[in-house]
Amino acid sequence: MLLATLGLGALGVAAAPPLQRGLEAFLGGISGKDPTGLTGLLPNGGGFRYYSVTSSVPHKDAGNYRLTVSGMVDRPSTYTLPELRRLPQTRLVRDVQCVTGWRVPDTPFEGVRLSDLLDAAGVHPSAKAVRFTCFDGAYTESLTLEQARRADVLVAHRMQDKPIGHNHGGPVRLYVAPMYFYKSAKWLSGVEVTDRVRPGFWEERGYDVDGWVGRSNGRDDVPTT
Ligand SMILES: Nc1nc2c(c(=O)[nH]1)N[C@H]1C(S)=C(S)[C@@H](COP(=O)(O)O)O[C@H]1N2
Ligand SMILES: [Mo]
Repeated sequence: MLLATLGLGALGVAAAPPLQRGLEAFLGGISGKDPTGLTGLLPNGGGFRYYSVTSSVPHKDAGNYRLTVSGMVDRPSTYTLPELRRLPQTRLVRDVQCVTGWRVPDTPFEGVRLSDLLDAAGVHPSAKAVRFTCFDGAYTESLTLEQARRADVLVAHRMQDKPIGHNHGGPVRLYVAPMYFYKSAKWLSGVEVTDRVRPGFWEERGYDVDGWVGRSNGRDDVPTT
């Protein structure tokens, strides 16, 4: 039984797409030495792992957090955390699925629908996509406008029924429920409406822009959404 399990595990690694193995090796190497704190693959309670592509990230709170909505919109705008909290809220409970294989079942996220912020800003008819920037100064993400307008894409300020802590990307992170967790940009600071998809940080390094759970990145996880 043990041998069979080990055998299957080895097979799983052998069958993983080369890109994924490369990235895991890359991340594993960093977690081993952690020269920059680039990514600490430390179990972070409840099965989460802490990911950051930068060595340090400024702390923001209700006093100094700002989210800007800009680009191809009629009304560029800036939201504080209290302003986001006053808008209609949506709570979703789904499995979190990282593309490297770990999963955290039934995780509640709560926040404002991205579509509400886009509607409030007035998206230009010729716009096609949204680019996300983060106050870590490095991470970026992207969605098509059609994806961004889904009801299960949130600008989240609560996770596991608590305010999102700094390590999980608080006070505000993107939450793209139907896609692998790399789409859920932490420390969200900018929503820019654009004329085309600009691949994000990991997407420039090979991950799929359309990061659907179970249908991308060479994986066949069973989606729960
Ligand atoms: N700003 C930022 N957002 C990010 C990342 C990151 O390194 N920086 N990593 C992504 C990846 S690959 C994953 S799996 C999740 C991890 O979220 P967690 O640290 O809350 O577990 O955040 C995503 N969003
Ligand atoms: Mo990830």
